[in-house]
Amino acid sequence: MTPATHWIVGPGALGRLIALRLAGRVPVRLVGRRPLPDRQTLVTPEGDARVQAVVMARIDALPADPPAVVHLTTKAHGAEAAHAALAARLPAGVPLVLWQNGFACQPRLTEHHHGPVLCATTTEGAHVQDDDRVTHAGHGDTYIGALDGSHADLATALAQTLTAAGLPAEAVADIRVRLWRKLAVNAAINPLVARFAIRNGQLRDRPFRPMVERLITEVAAILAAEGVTPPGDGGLEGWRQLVWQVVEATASNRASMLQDVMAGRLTEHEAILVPLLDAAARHRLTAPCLARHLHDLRLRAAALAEPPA
Ligand code: KPL
Repeated sequence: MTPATHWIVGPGALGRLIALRLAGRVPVRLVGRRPLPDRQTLVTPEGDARVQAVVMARIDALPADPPAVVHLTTKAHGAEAAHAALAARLPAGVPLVLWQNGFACQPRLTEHHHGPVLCATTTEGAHVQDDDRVTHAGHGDTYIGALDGSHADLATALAQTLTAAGLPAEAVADIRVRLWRKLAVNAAINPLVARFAIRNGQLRDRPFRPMVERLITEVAAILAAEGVTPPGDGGLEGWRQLVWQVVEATASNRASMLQDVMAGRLTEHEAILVPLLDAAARHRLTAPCLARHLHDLRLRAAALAEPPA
């Protein structure tokens, strides 16, 4: 294994997509809590099934060779624990790329990691089919950059590596705005589809449409107060356009939060809703719909954590 290895920590759908796309071009090690088959199949959006050898490592049995870069691809709520498990094994200066949704672990890990930290946001669609099979369901866009706009050369080099591997990526100076935009979309769509167990496109219909509109209004007011530049035409209309475009483009999808609920997993409600509600509190705004969703999702999370009677 050469020192230029990319470690991909978190072998869910996104982590395996990145690992399988990068493998063969750069040395890759896929790091997780349990062993996975070292031959993995990637089904491409065009329907080809490509078998790829991937070097696996358990997070509690990492190799001595330091990586060139660590991509953290866990769910948002697992990122800080995964980083803590790795940190002692990483020499200072190893770059970290955070691929999480929301805006929770990004500022905290940017402060705590001993090296450059980049954040990435992507609309690539992937889902796990089996322990040895992942489907790249649809192409998307990936943006990468540091929260303060620094490390531009590193972001450019990583974007080039990802693009060459079939994941088109762009280095950007405004990743903070892009993370908030994705969070805004996730906040307007995910709690509702998870609660009502519907596909994204059903949000266009009654009774859901007005519920989405109320969420967008709350999110737009908070992000205006927070100084996050709205997309498109700007203001509330810009946020409405963005959310409804995504609903349209992903109409037949089950959003990640609904998939988590269906699989009995913890959802990413803390990373998506808490940053918004914290910002609302800072600006003395109320956001009753967002607050109600957070309350309900926390009740569900508490019930998941309880041992069965
Ligand atoms: O990112 C998403 C998700 O499933 O989490 C979309 C499709 C945009 C819905 O919010």
